[in-house]
Amino acid sequence: MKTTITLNAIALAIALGLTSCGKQTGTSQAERTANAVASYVAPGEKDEYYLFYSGGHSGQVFVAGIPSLRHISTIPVFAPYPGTGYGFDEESKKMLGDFTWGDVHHPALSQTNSKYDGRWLFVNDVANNRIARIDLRDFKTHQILGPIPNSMGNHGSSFVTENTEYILCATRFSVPLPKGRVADPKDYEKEFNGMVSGIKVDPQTGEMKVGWQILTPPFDWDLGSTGKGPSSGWAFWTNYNTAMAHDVLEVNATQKDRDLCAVVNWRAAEKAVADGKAQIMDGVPIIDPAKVPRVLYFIPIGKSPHGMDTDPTGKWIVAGGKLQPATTVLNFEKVQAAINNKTFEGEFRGVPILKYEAVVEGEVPVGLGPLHTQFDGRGFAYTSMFIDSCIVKWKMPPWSDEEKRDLTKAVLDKVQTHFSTGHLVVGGSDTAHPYGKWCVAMNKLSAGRHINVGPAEPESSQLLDITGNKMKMVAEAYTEPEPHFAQILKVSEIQPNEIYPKDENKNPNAVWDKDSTSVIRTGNQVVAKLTAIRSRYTPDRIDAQLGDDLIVHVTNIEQTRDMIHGFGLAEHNVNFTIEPGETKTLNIKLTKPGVFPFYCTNFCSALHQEMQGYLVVWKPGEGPSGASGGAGATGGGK
Ligand code: RUQ
Ligand code: CUA
Repeated sequence: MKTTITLNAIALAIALGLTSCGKQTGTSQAERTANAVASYVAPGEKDEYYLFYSGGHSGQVFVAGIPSLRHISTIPVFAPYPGTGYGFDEESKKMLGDFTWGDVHHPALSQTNSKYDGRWLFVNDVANNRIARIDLRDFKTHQILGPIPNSMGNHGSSFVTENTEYILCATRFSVPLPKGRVADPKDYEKEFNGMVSGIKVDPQTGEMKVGWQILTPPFDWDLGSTGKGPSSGWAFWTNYNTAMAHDVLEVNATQKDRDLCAVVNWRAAEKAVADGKAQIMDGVPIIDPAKVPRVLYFIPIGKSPHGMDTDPTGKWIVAGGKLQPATTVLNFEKVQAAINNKTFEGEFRGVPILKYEAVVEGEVPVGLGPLHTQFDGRGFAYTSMFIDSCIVKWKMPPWSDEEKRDLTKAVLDKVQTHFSTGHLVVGGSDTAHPYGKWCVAMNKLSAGRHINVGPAEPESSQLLDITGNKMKMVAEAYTEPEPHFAQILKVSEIQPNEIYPKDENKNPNAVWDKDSTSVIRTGNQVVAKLTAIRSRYTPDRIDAQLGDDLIVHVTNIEQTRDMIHGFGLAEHNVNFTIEPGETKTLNIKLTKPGVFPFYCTNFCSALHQEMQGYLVVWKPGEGPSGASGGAGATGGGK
């Protein structure tokens, strides 16, 4: 049955002339020159926008510039990164916990009044059910929350509300809850559940904590978005498994022509918890929507939907049906009316299903495999087409009567992408104030459009100028695995720190001058406090005993931008960098005797090579009295 419907869809698309995307731009010499100029950032000049794109299963976030598409830096989040020593020093090791990878999908910039406020970037980890917060003052990960209780497969996140009150998340996978309970997947419908989570964000510090959760049927929640304007206080998710299949999902989850999307009133959820209507599971207040009305509704959406994007006015919500050649446009005013008038077409486990015809504004025949939609704030939408490999530009409602009769008239332009575009991003599309200048298509395949690097090809990103009536592809770049979604932020909207100011360093183990440095052995523990400056460590000798617990705190006492020092310890699997004004800590057990050099790993000066010292690990009964005895191990600093 699935095959029939898909084929019908394809036949319809062909009949509508939708399968061939527009010709690639840049074919004439004049066009090539114009495109090159549009994306060229001359040596010494700077990009106008940041592109923060997710690194997928690399666990990282990449930062590029727009329009150059040049990769500028990598922000390690869920995976160790020797380049900065993330995951090697004690603080970041603690943040990573027991995990050394994550699956980053959807970055979300913090917002105030539905506008990017340039404070934080949140990213989700699908695999280990976590959310991380990157601070845009230093482009570093400062918090990792999770694994989130009662939640498995944190894919439908991270979606930020208009004032960053919450990051909203929905589960891709369902499991028996609370986690740790075991049930047979054959009893999936009865024993398994999904969850929508409200992660509360502290407005001052950005600190996240799990606020509440809404129990859902074991649907596989997919992409979502938050409301604004008329849909303020609401959030929306698609789902691709209303059938509640637990095996061979490719077949068993794609039988229905429509799946049930979620419409969540998160303010009502917050109030229900405050009113004591939740029950605690694994420490989190859980709302059962069958018992607490007006928190959750369902809307049928065709077919195997994926993206679910709210437009800048908050009135229109666009869903992409992977297996139908159209996007579905919901009208939030009609959604409200259907809720108030109880225009339901049934219910599922006590949750009302809004009548499809009552809430839909139209189905726009964009082509095959529509996934995600972005908006430019001028009344146009851009949808990524996975199967057709293109970006389609179309006109948002309100539509004329003529357009309503034939919505192919709302489809305005197509540009071929290379190939199989997943997400696309238009800066600010998820806010009330899109930039509407550039669109980046993030493609899953690049099919040899680059020099041959073996069997695994990189992903590609392509830059489209969307300012004119017709879109223009002006540049492309290749990227590490694997960009999913991205966010674009105007460079002029933030002012990241250039150093860590000395007076803001509250680390109790920081030392700023030679006289405060020390190496002290107490029992079986050696604590060393070092300074690093061009081009020496003080002290540059640490004595300890085999079996000791060694703690080294290194403070980079420079206050000059980019004067970074490293601390690599030979044959101990430790390296990190220390930025100007920063203190970092390593803690290792000394399990082998010998003399081990430590050295600066980050090129810092003409005498960088000379920036080195020795860790001497004496065997029992050997060494200077300090090392073998008790008080006052030797240190070369004083
Ligand atoms: S999903 S290609 Cu992980 Cu965002 Cu749509
Ligand atoms: Cu310090 Cu190189």
